[in-house]
Amino acid sequence: MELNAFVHFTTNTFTGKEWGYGDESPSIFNPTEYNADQWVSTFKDAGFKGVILTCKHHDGFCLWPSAYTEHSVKNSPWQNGKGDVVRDVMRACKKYELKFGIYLSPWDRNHPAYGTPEYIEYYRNQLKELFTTYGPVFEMWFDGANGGDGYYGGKRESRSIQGSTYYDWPATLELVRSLEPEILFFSDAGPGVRWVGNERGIAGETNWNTITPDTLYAGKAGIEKLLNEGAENGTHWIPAEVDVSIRKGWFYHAEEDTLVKTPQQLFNIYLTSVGRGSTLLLNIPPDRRGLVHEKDVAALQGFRALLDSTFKQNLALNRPVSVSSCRGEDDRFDGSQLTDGNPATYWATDDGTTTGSIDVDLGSTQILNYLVIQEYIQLGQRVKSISIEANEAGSWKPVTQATTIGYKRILRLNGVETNKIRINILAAKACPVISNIEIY
Ligand code: FUL
Repeated sequence: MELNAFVHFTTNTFTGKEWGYGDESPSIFNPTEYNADQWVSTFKDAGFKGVILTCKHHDGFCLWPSAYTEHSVKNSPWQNGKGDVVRDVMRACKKYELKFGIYLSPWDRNHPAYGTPEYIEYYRNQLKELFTTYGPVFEMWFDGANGGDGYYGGKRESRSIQGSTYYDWPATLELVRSLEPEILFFSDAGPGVRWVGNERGIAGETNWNTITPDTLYAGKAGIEKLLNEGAENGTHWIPAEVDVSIRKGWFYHAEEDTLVKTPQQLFNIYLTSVGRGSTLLLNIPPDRRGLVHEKDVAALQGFRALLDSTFKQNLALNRPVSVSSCRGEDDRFDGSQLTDGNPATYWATDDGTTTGSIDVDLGSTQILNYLVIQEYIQLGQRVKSISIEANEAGSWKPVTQATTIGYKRILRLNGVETNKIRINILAAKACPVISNIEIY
């Protein structure tokens, strides 16, 4: 999917907070020009494929009229208590053909029973309610913030929970899976997709889709680096997802209107997320009117324009390719599969041959800025190290090098002028299987 949008919207939008305490009155939730279609059509135009909505953040306020609490839109003046943001975003996703995802914060600073087994029942009831009322849901997002002070039904105290046991996640995930079998779970350690270890938009320069979940416990030294890079010989397939906000905070604050990331900053984040084999989950928070602010819309349009102009003309498309060897000397695995524009075909070597080189003949000398390379990811992530060279009057000059490829790797070629590019596969865990090469 490559690009998904994240939407943080709740009472925080109206109080200016990032983490509501849980005592916010539902009466303050009152967007004046609310239009979920404007959000989703903006995301669609920017090329996003899915949307994940904060149905409930840490403050506990529910964006749908839940039967299990009074702390929701049903007690807001907005649409006379008949409003439902979850329903509207889901419908807009259907209309614009984006996938719809749910964030339901496990930590709840409003609920009186938070910290007891009763709250777990409440949390599961809400999941059941969401997954039977709305859908289909492609991804479920659980964040790691847990416990601390809060309103907790008027007690205004600090509560801590035992993170590893309190939620009994296996049973909760089973419940959701029974309602939505194809669901992807995001959390620090998956089990579907993992946190990338930072909120700056940067996946590891080395980025393995595999990791060993047992090595990922909170408080472990170096855990962020591990999440960021994955583990070459990890036991589970849990790719990193890169969550980052277009603004300083996750929620809309007018004073951050000057801090919206520029198209160039968003493009750089694209290169360090999608360009390193991960999915980008970019947060775009609606404002107090209930609209994606003009500054954010302009930034997204500029970002799209930069992507379209940068990756406009693939100079490698249908160009001849010569390779060091191919699997079984079989045409089906030869170099032409790399530039045929067909993601279902690939170049591969014989089993046991874990290195190789690929020469792409561009036909004439061109100024080159980017190289896109993709492993045929259905057959796993294999490549550990590559280098790129450019032909200069008959000899090969180094341009750049990288470690992992994964689903997609985008490398800067820094304006090198050449008529031929060579990609060396220097090391791989098994015979390389590469489906695509593009040059811009
Ligand atoms: C974190 C939360 O504490 C932030 O408020 C935000 O929702 C972020 C995406 O996840 O854990």
